[in-house]
Amino acid sequence: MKLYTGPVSLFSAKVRIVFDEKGLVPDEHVSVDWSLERRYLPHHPDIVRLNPRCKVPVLVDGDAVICESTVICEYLDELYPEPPLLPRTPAARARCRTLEAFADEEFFPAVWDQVEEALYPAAEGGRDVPRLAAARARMAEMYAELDGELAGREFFCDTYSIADIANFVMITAAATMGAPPDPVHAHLTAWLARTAARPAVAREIAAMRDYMAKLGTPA
Ligand SMILES: N[C@@H](CCC(=O)N[C@@H](CS)C(=O)NCC(=O)O)C(=O)O
Repeated sequence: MKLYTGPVSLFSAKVRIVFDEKGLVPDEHVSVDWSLERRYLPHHPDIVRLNPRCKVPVLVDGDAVICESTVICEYLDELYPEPPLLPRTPAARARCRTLEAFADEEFFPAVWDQVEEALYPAAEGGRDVPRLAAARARMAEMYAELDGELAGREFFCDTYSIADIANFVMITAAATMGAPPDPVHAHLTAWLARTAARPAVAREIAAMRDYMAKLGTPA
């Protein structure tokens, strides 16, 4: 398998954690270029060829070219079922997928607003302060919702799953950029510590922090 990821890409982080949790190492791992100034441009030529969206992560397995982090994670879970990262029953799988989609489609846009307004160099007109404030207000609401989902649970589903991985990478990015969950959300706070203690998660977070530290930016 050949895996393409971005060094600080949150969707790539999801996939790298899944590889690690399953004890898998890609035969080849390409970390595409990224910088604060140029972002992913110019795109890696293989990514241009393999993914019409020009985005990472991309997994190549023989003739199969798999784009989209969610699809890559499910592909890996089907090929290498142990340890399972999706629950077994249809209802539990539905809950897992819904919570993963929440991370990717609801939480990520607020993180992205924060990335553009607090991490990347300011656009020509300067920082859009209301955009950043609105993103953080949305995050506060989403933290309350996630805290409710975790009430009486160790993880989002019956056992640790892709729903935990997806939400963890988004929340950690938000926290790193100045918007951590309020400790009043005790279920969420305890879950964050529990998930951060997993070796595969800890290794990924350490690698991203090291990378950002070398760039001289907060991580
Ligand atoms: N829905 C996609 C999103 C992937 C994505 O947005 N990748 C970003 C990095 S986090 C990217 O490659 N961006 C390149 C660009 O926009 O130029 C997934 O889950 O894989």
